[in-house]
Amino acid sequence: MSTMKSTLLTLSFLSPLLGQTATGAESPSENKQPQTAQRPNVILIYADDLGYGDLSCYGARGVRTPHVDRLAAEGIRFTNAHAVAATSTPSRYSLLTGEYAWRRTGTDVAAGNAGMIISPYQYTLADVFHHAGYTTAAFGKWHLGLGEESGTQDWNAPLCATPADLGFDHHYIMAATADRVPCVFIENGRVANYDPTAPIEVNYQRNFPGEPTGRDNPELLYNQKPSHGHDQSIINGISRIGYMKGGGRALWKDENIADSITTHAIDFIRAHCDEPFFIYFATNDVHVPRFPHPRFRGQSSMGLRGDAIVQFDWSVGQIMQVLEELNLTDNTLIILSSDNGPVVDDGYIDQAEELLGEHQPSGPFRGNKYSAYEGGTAVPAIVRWPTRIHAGQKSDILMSQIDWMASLATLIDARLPQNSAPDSYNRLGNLLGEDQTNRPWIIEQSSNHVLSVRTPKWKYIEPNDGPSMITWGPKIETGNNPVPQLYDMETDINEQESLATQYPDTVFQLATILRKVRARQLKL
Ligand code: NG6
Ligand code: CA
Repeated sequence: MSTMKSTLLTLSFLSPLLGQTATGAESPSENKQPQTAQRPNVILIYADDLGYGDLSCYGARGVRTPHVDRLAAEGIRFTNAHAVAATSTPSRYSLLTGEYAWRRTGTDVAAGNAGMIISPYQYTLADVFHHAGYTTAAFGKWHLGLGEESGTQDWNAPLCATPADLGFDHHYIMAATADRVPCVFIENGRVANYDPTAPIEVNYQRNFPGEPTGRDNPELLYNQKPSHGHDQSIINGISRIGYMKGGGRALWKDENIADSITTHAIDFIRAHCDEPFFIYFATNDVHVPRFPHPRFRGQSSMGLRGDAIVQFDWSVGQIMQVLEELNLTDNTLIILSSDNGPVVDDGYIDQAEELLGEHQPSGPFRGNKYSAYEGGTAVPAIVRWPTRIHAGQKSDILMSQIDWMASLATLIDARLPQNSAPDSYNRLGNLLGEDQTNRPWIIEQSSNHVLSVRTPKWKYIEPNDGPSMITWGPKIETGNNPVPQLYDMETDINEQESLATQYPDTVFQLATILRKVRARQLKL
């Protein structure tokens, strides 16, 4: 049993004496309470593929992010925070369940018709808030599957498994990614703006007779062309992964995605400003295809990828503005982070690589999205909560998103059911800047399941026979090596010189941590 859970058990036993509510025991309706200093609203702003170096407060060149910079200036900017994995689905799975994705099969990058990956029986971050009386919502990128396991969803009817089964009272989401069909939003279990004259069919194996594809009809790609893959169904002049037919007026326009999800989130905040709310605000920016609204074009010197960062910053600014207008700024805890490290060419010809200039998407780190090197999981992380967090802090504490579920549960005094969030520990003090004790180690997952152990000083990458570069086109280092790698992160943050042969005892210790975590034999 984790420290957090045992502590909570003790506290909940005492809570009647302390006059506190043991949350989880009552039904949500009985438990509705106003937001207070103890129960802030929580907004998790989760960017997609946004790198450590992609924000101006983290040293970005060629793009300005004034809204995010202000958020950081008013709270804590973390310099050693990590997504759980170097791709989307496993990072999101881990964040929302508090369980390492590598413990479960079927948690790799999901197709657009994948069945729901988190089981309705699992306790999620949204459940934590829901059972504590919060109103909960998910907006934007989902990428954790929907509907039934076989992947043969009927998109013309209500879906049988949705975020509503995982503690979200409301959702307005993209099933997977913008580069995967179906290119429609799902609102509370059904296709938003559904067009009965254009029934939707989706298939990831075969095209539908007579439907154009990027491969056969490149002349129809009037908005963006692929560099790798992405040559199947064409929606909005951009070819995607997977085949899709129909959709009609429900089909999204890529240039409006940020507007759609931001507007839906703002409407939700307005509608629920009198009760505590939890929002998972998962942007499509800055994932491919990068196709920001025309008003953001040319706002950076880096072309579409930089402009998508500007658009992301705009979304953040919109959320901050509505909180201010409703007088909710002080008691809303905002956490901003990203699902994995950055990538430049991720399969579309958008000049992201050519226009980089001096900008370093992964900041000082080696590797990108997909990698076992730090660039795969080192991400920006900013926390603002004016009521409790002093402005203007920078924290070098070692942090993993795996702990956010237990930490946020502790924040709102919520009790987690036994065996839920098994890998998540309460590190609330780190998150709020009140405790500067480092987590002794964190675990990182690369796209081919190579695991690394990071401590405040060391980085150990377990040996793996896989290729040293990604095999499908873009020039990305995987971090794979048939021998163990050990880097001194204090003197060699760019992971250039492995010291594994010089420090065999350290390699052994870190490999032992990994072996024991894998076997569930090591607790914090
Ligand atoms: C890859 C896609 C990439 C992106 C990634 C998932 C190709 C060539 N590449 O397979 O474009 O979609 O999957 O990204 O198809 S993630 O951020 O959602 O994990
Ligand atoms: Ca991602």
